[in-house]
Amino acid sequence: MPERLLVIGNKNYSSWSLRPWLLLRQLGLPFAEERIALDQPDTKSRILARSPAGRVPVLIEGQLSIWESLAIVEHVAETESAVWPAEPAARAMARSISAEMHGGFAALRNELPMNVRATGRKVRPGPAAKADIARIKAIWSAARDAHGAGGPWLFGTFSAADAMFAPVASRFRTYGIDLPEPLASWQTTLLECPAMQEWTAAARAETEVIAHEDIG
Ligand SMILES: N[C@@H](CCC(=O)N[C@@H](CS)C(=O)NCC(=O)O)C(=O)O
Repeated sequence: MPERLLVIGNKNYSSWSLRPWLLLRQLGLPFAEERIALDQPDTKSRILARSPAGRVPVLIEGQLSIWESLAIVEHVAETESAVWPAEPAARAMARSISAEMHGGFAALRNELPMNVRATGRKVRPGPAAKADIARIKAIWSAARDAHGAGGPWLFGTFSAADAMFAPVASRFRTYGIDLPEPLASWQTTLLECPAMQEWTAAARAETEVIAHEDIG
């Protein structure tokens, strides 16, 4: 067993998998990955062999198995100080917005599922998804305005908050949801960083097609 193994779903669809994957890559932490294609006859049994929760992502380190994307982030933060911003107020806000992402925005996630290959797709968000989009823009603006002076990421330097919102940045590009500055520049920084380019290229190379995309 490799020292750190991240079990993920399809890169095209699995927004939850992207979050810890991007965090580990951006921090330069070595890990092996195991991809389990979602929505296949053996998907459930393969995931259950790795995690009793039956969902990906799962991080495996020796005897430890950590599931739930935010728990994985916090586990990595135990040994890596760069996971969260250094300044306490920024760190508190980064944790809060990451938890808000982890627990919320169901309408956005259902109506605008992550599909890296679906560039240019049009949707008409309903009222709940529109409210999610407005709240997310407000969150990003508040982070950039209060703590973004030191660099192009939400809190200046890259943190787990960028990773937690990466799938949303991807969705906004897929579905053509415009962002004002400085959020448009943040979105470009994020989506065009080498790690995201690597993820996107792998997603485009995948061949599985899942009809009910809100799986991820
Ligand atoms: N709250 C979980 C969500 C995980 C989740 O929904 N994973 C999906 C893929 S993105 C999954 O494992 N689906 C497989 C299934 O339901 O069979 C997290 O943050 O990790």
